[in-house]
Amino acid sequence: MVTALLAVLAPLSFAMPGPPPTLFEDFESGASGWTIENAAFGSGNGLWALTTACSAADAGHSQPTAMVFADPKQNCTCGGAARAGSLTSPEILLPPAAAGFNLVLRFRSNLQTECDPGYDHVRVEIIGDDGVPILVASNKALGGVHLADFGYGTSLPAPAWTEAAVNLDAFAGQSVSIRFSMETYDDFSNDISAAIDDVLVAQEAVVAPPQIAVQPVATVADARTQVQLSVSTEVKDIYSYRWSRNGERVPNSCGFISGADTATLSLNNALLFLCGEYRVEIFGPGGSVTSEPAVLSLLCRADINRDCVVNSTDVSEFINLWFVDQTEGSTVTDFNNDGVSNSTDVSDYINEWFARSPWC
Ligand SMILES: [Ca+2]
Ligand SMILES: [Ca+2]
Ligand SMILES: [Ca+2]
Ligand SMILES: [Ca+2]
Repeated sequence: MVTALLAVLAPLSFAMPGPPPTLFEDFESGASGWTIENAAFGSGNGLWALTTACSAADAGHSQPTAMVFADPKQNCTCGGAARAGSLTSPEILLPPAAAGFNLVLRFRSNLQTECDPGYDHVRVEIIGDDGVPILVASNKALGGVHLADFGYGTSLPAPAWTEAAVNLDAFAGQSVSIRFSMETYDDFSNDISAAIDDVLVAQEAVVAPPQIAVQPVATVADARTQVQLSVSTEVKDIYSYRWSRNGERVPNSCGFISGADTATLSLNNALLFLCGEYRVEIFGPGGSVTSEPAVLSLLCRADINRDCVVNSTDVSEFINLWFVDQTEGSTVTDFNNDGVSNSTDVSDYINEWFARSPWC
């Protein structure tokens, strides 16, 4: 078994110069001490199960077995029902904080959930001494380390097992369990699955938080085009990325927004409401770092006052400017670029306004 354990650990490249792990589970010998609650959240029809089918059959984790939330008998989907369930580790006593070490949770996941950010949530929570679950990782925009999710939608890479690393220093010295949960909320678009494997909690020699080499840059672009914001780091471990706009986390959204959990955020049809101040937070086992802000300005001819919405204020602004043009012979409101400002520009502007209101 020791040989098997080492064989499993080696390809996963979990560096462990510190003491032996507090928890390691590859699910190859069952799930001793783990609790599956497929009645969690009251649905009574969760799907967590040990299996060698579905995404467990894909490379990139300790094979052949993984915990998968999907029904192998329904083509590895969640079928047409609202479903919820959780998977909880045995209680483990975390070592106290020790100089020179970080306490790190690592696991592998393969998430292929609905692209709508409001549904199909995967949460990873730590339940500590006080019994209150603390969210430490999630898909979508719920909080904690942002888990890669290969749900359907355009511009997404092919589904894959990926590793996540979560700093657990805040829980040092506590008796904790780790809860993975999946919730679909509804019976719609449930052609989805979630899988977990290779759960490891260990003290690891301290590594520095991620360091940003190139900050995201202020960008001016036309509305309704593709806009990308990027950050670059000197990658020294598993990092996860979390983009925010004006302080609100940006979720991936059905190909309209993608890469919100990567170094490059893509706004694939940048409507006006997406302008604002962007930052990216990068998480690693040694901590996190937040980028400098980058302001995204989106240009739209109907948005006269450049406040990122096309509304009646723009009409009155245009009319005010138009009257000034008529009085002074200026051409600020020469909307059709024919060299004069006249009534044609007003009708052209109004037509454009109706076509573009409110988000261009
Ligand atoms: Ca496994
Ligand atoms: Ca769904
Ligand atoms: Ca406006
Ligand atoms: Ca004109």
